[in-house]
Amino acid sequence: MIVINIQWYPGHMVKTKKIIRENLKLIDIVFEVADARAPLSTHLPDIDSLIGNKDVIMILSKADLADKEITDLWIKYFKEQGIRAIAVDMLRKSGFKKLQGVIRNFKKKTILRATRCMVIGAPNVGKSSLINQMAGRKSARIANTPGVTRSKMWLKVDEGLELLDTPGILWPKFEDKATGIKLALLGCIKQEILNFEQLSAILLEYLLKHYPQNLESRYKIGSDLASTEILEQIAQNRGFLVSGGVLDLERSAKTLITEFRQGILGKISLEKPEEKGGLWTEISNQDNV
Ligand SMILES: Nc1nc2c(ncn2[C@@H]2O[C@H](COP(=O)(O)OP(=O)(O)O)[C@@H](O)[C@H]2O)c(=O)[nH]1
Ligand SMILES: [Mg+2]
Repeated sequence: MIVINIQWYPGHMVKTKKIIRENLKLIDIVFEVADARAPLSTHLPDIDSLIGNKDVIMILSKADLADKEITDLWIKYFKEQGIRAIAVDMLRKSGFKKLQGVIRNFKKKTILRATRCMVIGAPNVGKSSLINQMAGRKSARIANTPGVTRSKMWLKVDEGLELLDTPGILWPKFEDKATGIKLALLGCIKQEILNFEQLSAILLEYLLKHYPQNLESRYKIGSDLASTEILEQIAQNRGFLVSGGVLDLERSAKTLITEFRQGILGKISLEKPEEKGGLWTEISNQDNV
C-alpha cells in the first residue's frame, strides 16, 4: 500500500480564523460540527486556542451515513471528556429536538436579547445544512465542494436566536497521515489535489477489513480479492474503459469514493474511540514515499 501524506491549509482559512476570533465577543455558544464517521479526525484540534472558554456543543453530523453503534460509542466517549455531543442527520432533521433543548437552556441566560450561536468546523461537514435546518428555510448557501462558504453570515432564526455560519477551517499540519486521509475520504479536502487511485486503495483496505459485506453486495465481488483487483472488477462490471479498451481504474476509484461518501455502500464509520493498532496506526507509522 502506498501511504499518502495529505496537507491542505489555504490562506482563506487563516482569514476565517481571524473572523471567528473577532466575532467571539458577540457569541454565547459555539456549535462545532464534525463528521460522525470520523469525529476525531474532522474535529478542530486547535479549537481551544480559537474560541477560548466559550461553551461548545459538539454536533456529530451525517449520523445517517455512520455506523450507529459506533456513533453511540462516540457520544459516550465525549461525555466522559465532559463534552456534550449530539448526533444529527441534517437531511431528515433527526437529533434536532436535543439541540433545541440545549439552545432553550441558553436562552434563559440571554433573556434581554437573542442567543447568538456560531457554527464552526472543517469544510463540508454540514455547517450550512445545520443552519438551514435550524432556520427552517434555505437561506444559507449550501455546496458540495469544500471551502465554498466564503464570507461570514448571520442568520436570524427568530427573535430569540441568531446563527453565524462560517467557512470551513483546517489546521496547518495534520497530526498524522491517517487524519489527512480520513479528511480526504470524507470530502473535507480540495478534490483537485487528491490522488483518487491511491486514496481508494486505502479505503478498500479498510472496507475489506471492517465492512467486507458492504463491498460484496454493492459490487458483486468476492472479498478475497486484493484492492487493485476490486478496482479492476468495478471497471469491468460497469464498462469503465479508456481508449484501447484499457480499464479506467481512476473512474472506478472515483466511483467507489463517491459511493462511500453518499452512503450508497451502507452506513460506514472510519474510526472508533480509543482504537489501538489497526490500519490507521499502521499508515501513520509508515515513512513517506
Ligand atoms: N447524508 C447527509 N448529508 C449531509 C448532512 N449534512 C450535510 N450533508 C451534505 O453534505 C454536503 C456539505 O454540506 P454543507 O452544509 O454545505 O457543509 P459545510 O461546508 O460544512 O457548510 C452537502 O452535500 C449536504 O447536503 C447529513 O446530516 N446527512
Ligand atoms: Mg458552508
